[in-house]
Amino acid sequence: MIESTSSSRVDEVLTALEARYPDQPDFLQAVGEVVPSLVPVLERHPEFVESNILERIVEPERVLKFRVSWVDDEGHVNVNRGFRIGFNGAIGPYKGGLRFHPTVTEGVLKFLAFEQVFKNSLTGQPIGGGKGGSDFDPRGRSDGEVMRFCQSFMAELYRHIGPDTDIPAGDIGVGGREVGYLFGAYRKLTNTFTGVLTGRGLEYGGSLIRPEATGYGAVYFADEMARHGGRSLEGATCLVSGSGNVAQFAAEKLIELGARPVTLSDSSGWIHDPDGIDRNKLAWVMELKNERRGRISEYADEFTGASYHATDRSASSNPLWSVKSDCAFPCATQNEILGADARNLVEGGCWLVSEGANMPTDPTGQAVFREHGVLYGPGKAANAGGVAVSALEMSQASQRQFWDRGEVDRKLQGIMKNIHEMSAHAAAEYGFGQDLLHGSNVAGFLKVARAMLAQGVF
Ligand code: NDP
Ligand code: 2IT
Repeated sequence: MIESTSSSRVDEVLTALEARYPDQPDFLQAVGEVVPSLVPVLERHPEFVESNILERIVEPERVLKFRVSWVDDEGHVNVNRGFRIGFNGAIGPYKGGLRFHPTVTEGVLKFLAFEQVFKNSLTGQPIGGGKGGSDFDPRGRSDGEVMRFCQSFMAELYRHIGPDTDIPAGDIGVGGREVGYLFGAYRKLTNTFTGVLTGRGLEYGGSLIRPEATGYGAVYFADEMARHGGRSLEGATCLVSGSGNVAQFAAEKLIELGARPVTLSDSSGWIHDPDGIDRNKLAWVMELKNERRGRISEYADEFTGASYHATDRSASSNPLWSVKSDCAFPCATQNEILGADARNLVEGGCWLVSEGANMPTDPTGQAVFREHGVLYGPGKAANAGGVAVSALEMSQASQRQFWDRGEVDRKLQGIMKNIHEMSAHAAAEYGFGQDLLHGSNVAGFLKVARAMLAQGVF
């Protein structure tokens, strides 16, 4: 009886959201992935139901939208849309990245900010969930254009953020270069030098291991899943998608642990190197992507034995996921593994998936992994290493301290292990067996819900 009440409550919340935000499918997908996990939680905690925690947690606390005008190298005035969403600040100041990509909309950022709430809670650090960005496309833009865009973006954003209010960082299209320009603008506009952005350069308050943290963390999480499943990453053939920040450092850590990454991709296509991407080849990729800002297709021209395949965006599956493998690390973007891709992974022998990207597997793909017993680390758990080290960067900045590489890396490993343990424990405790998707949803939710309850109705 109580169970059916909780489950109908969850259905009501989802139906109302669908009616309110029909034009935000990614956001609805992200909420739809979380709320079914909460049915047994609401059963056990009627106090959450009484104070409408579920109805409140799916609405952002604030959504800021602004115009970003900037002048390109030809002297033309361009206009983009800028956003910053503070989704939930119950356990700490809003924390989350900025995405610069032409596909950015309010709905995409709401999905990312919603995920961030649960992810940040899982890290055990005192950080709430936020996200922001713009539909600006940095690809093909000069450093000067990117700088002018960042300065204009910050000319509005600086009013709304701060080291105790909201601390942005990088995401797709926002790396060290962009964080540098954004930080410089904030410093000039506010006449302060504070830890208002993370992912800063080491010369101006950044933390060692922050660039590596998301990719390394996704591999540490995979290692943890493998060990608990009685398996090992050593010698494993691994599919990695993307070739940006997360993909590069996931590949680096895989090589270090004796695994063999054999693929990388970008939005145009993917490469397959059956001999394995070794340290030297990866160093070449880092120079290609981070310095020359080239395309991954060049890999196949450089290394014999490797092949390049253009991506057909209209196809219902991506052949990258058909390559025979042991493990998969989707590190590019949302919904890159659909049902057919998941089936191809399983058929190709894949027994573990650890998500470096946010929401890369759609619900049909997740169901395939569940059905076939694939060890599955959902993004909000597996990629939490990046924001966790961002929180460590905030701690160091506020204490005017600088920890060495080993110390930050050890803390990162400890945090990833802890997230795995908490998620596994919550799954077992709330009747979800060993399912880490449900477990991470529950564990992330509980801390935020308790904090919201304690702070009264806002
Ligand atoms: P980067 O901008 O460094 O790299 C993104 C990579 O993904 C590029 O190779 C890019 O190719 C590819 N990509 C982007 N959009 C698409 C698309 N629509 N289809 C196919 N490929 C695409 O970003 P990050 O590596 O930082 O981010 C990758 C993922 O990891 C994202 O989902 C992000 O939200 C998530 N993440 C990032 C964290 C971080 O600390 N940076 C932390 C946690 C999660 P191209 O060059 O062609 O655009
Ligand atoms: O999705 C993410 O967790 C990030 N892009 C990193 C956020 C952060 O504040 O470091």
